Amino acid sequence: MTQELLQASLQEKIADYHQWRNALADTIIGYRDWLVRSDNSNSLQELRLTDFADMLRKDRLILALVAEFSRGKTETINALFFADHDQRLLPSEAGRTTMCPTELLWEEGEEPCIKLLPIETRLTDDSLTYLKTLPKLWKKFRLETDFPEQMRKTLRQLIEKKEVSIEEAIKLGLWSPKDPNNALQNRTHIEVPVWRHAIINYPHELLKNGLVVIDTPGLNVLGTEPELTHKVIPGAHAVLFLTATDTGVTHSDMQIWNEFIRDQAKYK
Ligand SMILES: Nc1nc2c(ncn2[C@@H]2O[C@H](COP(=O)(O)OP(=O)(O)OP(=O)(O)O)[C@@H](O)[C@H]2O)c(=O)[nH]1
Ligand SMILES: [Mg+2]
Repeated sequence: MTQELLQASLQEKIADYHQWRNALADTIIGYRDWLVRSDNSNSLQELRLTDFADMLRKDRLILALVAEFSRGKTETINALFFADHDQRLLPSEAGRTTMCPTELLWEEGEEPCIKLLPIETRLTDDSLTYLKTLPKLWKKFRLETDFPEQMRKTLRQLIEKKEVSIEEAIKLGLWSPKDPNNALQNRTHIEVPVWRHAIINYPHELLKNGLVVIDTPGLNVLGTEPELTHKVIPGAHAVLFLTATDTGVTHSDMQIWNEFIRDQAKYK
């Protein structure tokens, strides 16, 4: 199947699902109004039905891409959402690229933008769900959707790294002496991501119809965000697990499958 056909079919199915949800919400509201008219309703029941219809309209279909680094997660998203721009809008390179979990969605009433949560928010115990309710903490950059080159530059912030002292990295929960991947070799500083989480608000048809796509970084960063493991991945309606043809299924691929998908994801 060509990429265009695949995209068209996905677009059609997501749009159908969106319409089905809205039609069901309309039916529920119709039923609520009928109950009110026929004097068979009470205010608690009315409230429940209104909430249920609201929930259906706002419901999103969440797809998470989970895999070791360099397996093509970001490239898949680039192909699905940004192929029209003839360039890789999300940074995708050989080696470790994506540094923080990235949600791609469309929020009606907000401008196209990228919102970035500083890594320092890890110094508190606040959950990501709570931090999402505090817009002041997020750095927001407008996305110029008519200027792909400008968008590409803005989106490169997703891979920003910085050097911090080992003490600081320990405080951020990004370095543990027990981790065999963390051999220091006499270094006093290590590289950490500048951002902890990113939300991209982008007006693509699939996203407008309620699809949310979550791009995740490879094993090292995945393991540092318990909320990703225990909430985001289990909460996804579908998890896409990628492996590479050149490496085959590696030990770290299996580790991700066992720890983050097999035991966590409901739908894979
Ligand atoms: N030949 C080939 N190269 C691919 C394919 N998918 C991805 N690549 C290349 O592999 C490299 C890594 O791809 P990414 O999409 O950045 O991988 P990722 O899984 O997002 O990796 P991280 O962000 O580091 O977790 C890039 O240079 C891609 O162009 C593929 O299907 N075939
Ligand atoms: Mg990536």
